[in-house]
Amino acid sequence: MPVSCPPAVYEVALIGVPTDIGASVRGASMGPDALRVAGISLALAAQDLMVHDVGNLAGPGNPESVAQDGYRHLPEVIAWNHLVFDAVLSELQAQRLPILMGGDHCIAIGSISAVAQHCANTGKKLRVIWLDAHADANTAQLTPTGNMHGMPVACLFGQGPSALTHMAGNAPALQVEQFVQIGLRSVDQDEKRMVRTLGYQAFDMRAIDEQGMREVMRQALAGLDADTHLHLSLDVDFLDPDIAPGVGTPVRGGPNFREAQLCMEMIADSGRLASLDIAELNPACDVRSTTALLVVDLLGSLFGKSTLIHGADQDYP
Ligand SMILES: [Mn+2]
Repeated sequence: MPVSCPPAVYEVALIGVPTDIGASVRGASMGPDALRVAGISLALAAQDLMVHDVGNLAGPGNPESVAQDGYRHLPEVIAWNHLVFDAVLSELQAQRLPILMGGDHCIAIGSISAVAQHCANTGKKLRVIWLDAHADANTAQLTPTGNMHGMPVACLFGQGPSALTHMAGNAPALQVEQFVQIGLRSVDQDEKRMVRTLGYQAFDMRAIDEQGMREVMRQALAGLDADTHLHLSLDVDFLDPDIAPGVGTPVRGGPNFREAQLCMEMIADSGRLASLDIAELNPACDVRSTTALLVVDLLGSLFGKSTLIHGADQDYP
């Protein structure tokens, strides 16, 4: 008997979620096709992944209506998240790594609820790394706009409409020790209090400035083991707008190209990535696909483009 077998061929499922239902600026609905045009399938196949593009989910259009009771487009947000929940859960059950191509970031509610349910079903531990310029921890009471792409984190921690907080059955979908947020640099005063109240680990840009991306990622990835399901939720506005202009809510002062690559490489080295959201890529704001191409390049690193140089399963003492 060999001591260790080579891993089975890794299968990934690309799931398009063409909606901007939760966003302030329209255009993220074109994100899935922008990623396809930028070569996401080939880039993943080049990392020896078997890629299944399952196409786009079909949900309600954007009525462009005003907020009601603190929420914009709540029925549509619920409808899209149900579609996402079912699609992600079924790919996980089929042993494929789901890559959700958003779409605005409200779709992470359905995605991460499905991942949490899958982990509960299979006895896996869960770690969620959330890369974002914003905390996305608003509630109907705190939000200045009602835009629900600013609320998924609050919903995942049980604060929000029950149709969204209870997607995985019980609420909250996440426990604080399962969640870490990195890249914050635009958080409202009330939202800051919410982040503190929720109590999860959050690394803002100052933490990255002072400690460096390597140390921040080392802490974010600490304690993962063979039983851990690692989910990455990548809001493209995590990246500095100088390198990633194609987002609806850019905030200057984000990670640069090398910091972003290191972040992806360290996640790859953990060997635990099991599901992924890509959110807020907005082709209407992009410049000649710069941002879509950058995201595809980062995905290469996320799936091990540089592991021959560095070595897989690297520990970061
Ligand atoms: Mn976000």
